[in-house]
Amino acid sequence: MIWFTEYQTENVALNIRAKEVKRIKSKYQEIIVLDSYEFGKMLVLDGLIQTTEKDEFIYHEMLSHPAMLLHPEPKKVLVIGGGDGGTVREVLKHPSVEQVHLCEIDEEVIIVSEKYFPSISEKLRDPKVKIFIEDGNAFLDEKENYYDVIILDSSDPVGASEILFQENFYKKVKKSLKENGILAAQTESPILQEEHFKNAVSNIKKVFRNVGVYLAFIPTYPSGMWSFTVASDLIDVKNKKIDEERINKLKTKYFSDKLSHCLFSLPKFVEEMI
Ligand code: SPD
Repeated sequence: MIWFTEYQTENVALNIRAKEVKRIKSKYQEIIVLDSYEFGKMLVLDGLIQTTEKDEFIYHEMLSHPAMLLHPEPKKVLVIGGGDGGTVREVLKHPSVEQVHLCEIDEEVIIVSEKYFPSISEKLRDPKVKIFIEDGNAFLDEKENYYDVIILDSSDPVGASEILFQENFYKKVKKSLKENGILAAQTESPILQEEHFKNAVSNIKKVFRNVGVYLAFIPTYPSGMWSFTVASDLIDVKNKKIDEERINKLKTKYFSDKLSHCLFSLPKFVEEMI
């Protein structure tokens, strides 16, 4: 019997029973592909669960669609991280999109995802998609006033990803966005990663005029309660009404027009943190 344990904090761990485990060592990290009983295939980077066949749609839809729909007509989109391709797949559901750049530092994540997670990575070779195997922070140095939406599909703020949660990085994101551009970022769990969550949101608030935080329930992420943040200088993200017709044309399983009405209504204790 194989049990995989994710150590989420010093005091909390999640156990998942698996049929098979494959370990791949890349230049940057240990990549594990688990075939689990409950969640289907799972992608784990340096011991931390990134995505599972059963619940990936929640994370990828909620990271992508609010920002994409808050923008009047997103054409050029950048995804930083997200080598599994789930975010790219969701972004391409928006008919206005002409170009998606995916900047992933670890090519092996893309190779593994295309081999073991075809339903997640299925759109990575779409003609609108261009893949850059580069460090996201350095990649943005070359870009100015270019993207309509930038999506930070990063792993947790430890090691190489730490920089992607800092004020200076968000300043580069802002420089690379057009004037009415929108940032979307995964910003960790308010319950089990309170400091990471508060730091990310407070750094984003130092850089962008309009910031909105929302939550989704993701069973395989620490505590299940996961946060996302959207931000823009020109677009009043929290008060702009999302066009229901655009939502209803998307094929989604989690995000919906009803959900969009109360997207930014946070539980009181989370509101108080930010
Ligand atoms: N603790 C897990 C956080 C992972 C966030 N990124 C997931 C990438 C999936 N595309």
